[in-house]
Amino acid sequence: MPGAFVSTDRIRSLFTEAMSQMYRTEVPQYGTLIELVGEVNAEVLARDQELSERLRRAGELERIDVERHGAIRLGTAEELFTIRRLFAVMGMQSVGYYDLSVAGVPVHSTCFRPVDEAALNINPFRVFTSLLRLELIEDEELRAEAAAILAKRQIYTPRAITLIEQHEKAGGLTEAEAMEFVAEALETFRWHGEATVSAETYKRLHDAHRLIADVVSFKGPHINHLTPRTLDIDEVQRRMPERGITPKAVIEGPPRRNCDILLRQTSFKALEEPIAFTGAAGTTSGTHTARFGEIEQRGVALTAKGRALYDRLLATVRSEVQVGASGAKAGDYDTELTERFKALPDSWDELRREGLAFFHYSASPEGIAARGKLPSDPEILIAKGYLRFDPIIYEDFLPVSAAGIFQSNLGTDQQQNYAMRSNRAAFEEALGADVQDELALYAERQTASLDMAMEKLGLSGLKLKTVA
Ligand code: OOG
Ligand code: NI
Repeated sequence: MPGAFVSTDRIRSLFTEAMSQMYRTEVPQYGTLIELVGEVNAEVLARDQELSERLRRAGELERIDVERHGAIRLGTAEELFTIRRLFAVMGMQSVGYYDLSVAGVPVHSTCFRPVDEAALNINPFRVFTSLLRLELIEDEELRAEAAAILAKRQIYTPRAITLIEQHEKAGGLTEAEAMEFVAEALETFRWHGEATVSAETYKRLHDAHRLIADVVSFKGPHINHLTPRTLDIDEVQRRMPERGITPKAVIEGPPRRNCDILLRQTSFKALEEPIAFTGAAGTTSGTHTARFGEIEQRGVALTAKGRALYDRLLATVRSEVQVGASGAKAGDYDTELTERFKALPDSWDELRREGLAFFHYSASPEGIAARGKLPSDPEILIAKGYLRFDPIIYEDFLPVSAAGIFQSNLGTDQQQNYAMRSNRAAFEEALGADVQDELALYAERQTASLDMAMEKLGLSGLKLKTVA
């Protein structure tokens, strides 16, 4: 009886809450960061009426407090295949393919997240999910050893697997099953202070790449950060030291602007945590760094045209100013970034008219009242306030930023260039599905909103030049 099933949105919300609780006890600085972000967000909403009104119209106001993204790194194709099925229970699908090997990190990744607007507004929980590319390890013996270690582990509890199968078979889970599923699924993301390998094996894996040691040496893919969304990242970054947290030198992504675009992120360094390694003569103790803290600020999703401009501008800044591991030249970088990005229009209307960003269209109450007497030129409808447009928030990640986050936590010196490049086909084969195209998803939402708005205005079928 389908009526007895709980929604995937509810399961996702329960899971996010459980994950947040777990991470708060595991990493105390996470709790501090959540408090700081909550404080700054409340101040921003109190002082910026326009922003709070816009968020309210977009249905985003309620989600801000629960909005989080996490990240995990998986070791095998089977693990990725099953994580897709696990996330499906919570209404999350694979969107986007990110090749991090170009940045010297031997993984490729996707984002699991909800895709429709209603689900996003209830809880947009996302997980940046990476798959280790063992084929990028040069040393054949070490590669075989790592594969053998990974083949022995089972990162899902038997009960979690049974409940995933139950969801697939029956088409949903009951409330009791959902509660159980959340507790069982959480086990996969838990931190383990005991390694599955000896200190000596860990060291060899670590010497090949720190990330390889992180993925291969443990029982499961511990969640390595859980990021809240802030409405003013510069302010949170400024206040972090007051709470005893040291952020990385520069904020990744675009500069501060009037109209936020894409995603800005900053993180604090990974913790050095005690680890017990296995060994013939009992356990030996050592340390491992994996878990860190991060915050982010989200802005409008860019179209292919807008994104190409963003990528080009960012690339020029990065080639001109290289920020050192210790943060040298961070000031120059910020100045250059602000300067260069003047080439990207900073008003919602210009971004819209030039087809650089995606917007959600709606009929205003005045427009609906004037139905039947409205002009049929969409630009006039907009100018007169009959047709409204609000930014569609970017729900995904940025590979250059992600590489910066990975590197700041791996120690910035570890830059390797891998000869073998992008392999989306192999990723999708392991996943057991195609990754969805994020641009197509934003475009669909934009078109659907415009169609609906025009229908409400009694102008069905009327198009805008910049909306396909
Ligand atoms: C993932 C890093 C990427 C982001 O926000 O871009 C990421 C990882 O370190 O596993 O989370
Ligand atoms: Ni992140």
